[in-house]
Amino acid sequence: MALKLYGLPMSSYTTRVMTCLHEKAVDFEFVPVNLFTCEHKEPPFLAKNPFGLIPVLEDGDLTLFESRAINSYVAHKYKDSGTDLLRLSDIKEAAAVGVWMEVESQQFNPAITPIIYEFFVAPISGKTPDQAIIDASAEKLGKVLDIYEARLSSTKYLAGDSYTLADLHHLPYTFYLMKTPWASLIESRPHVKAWWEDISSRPAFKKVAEGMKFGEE
Ligand code: GS8
Repeated sequence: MALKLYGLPMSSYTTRVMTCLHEKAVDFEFVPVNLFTCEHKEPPFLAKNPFGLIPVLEDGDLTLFESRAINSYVAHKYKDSGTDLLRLSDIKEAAAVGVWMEVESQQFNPAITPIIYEFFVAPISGKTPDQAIIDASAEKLGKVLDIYEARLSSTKYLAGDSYTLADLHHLPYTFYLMKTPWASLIESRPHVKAWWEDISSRPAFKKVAEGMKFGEE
């Protein structure tokens, strides 16, 4: 039975999982969830994710939520097909994948999320973007990216010389950042810029990026 992914093609967290499934060449059924009618807050969806958030992945009788955890499951289950996203054959490299996945979740994501929210989501919700929040987040993100710049001057990808889940997890939010004036945070750092151009041009992500349009879902 094919995997079922519940989500939306413009949602960053959904596209993170779609990109991983494409890298692994895994077939899946996509089930759109209507956030505008709050389908995700109704009992049938809450039975899949009690937090009422997309995405959710179903694999037979297994139901998972949290995009990063879903991707770890997919990468382990299909470790022998498609791109090797975990580097399990080298314990040190695999550990570095774990480190940089945590960095994305604990450092990068908290800094970038408010910029994306204020720039894209606030106006759709009828709110005025809060420039003070954007400025503080841009400063925080710049400091995180200084560390990435240093790291990527000695390795091609975050965990070493191979593209892994650690890089993949950065794609959706960075894709949206590049459509804002704060793209300069990436463009002004040569190693980060080269890394971004490399990872965002992978076919698995390009396929997903076509559906990443705010306000058109
Ligand atoms: C976040 C899921 C989330 O916020 C993950 O899966 O990684 N840590 C979780 N999903 C958002 C859509 S993301 O673009 C969501 O479901 N929002 C609906 C809401 O807040 O009601």
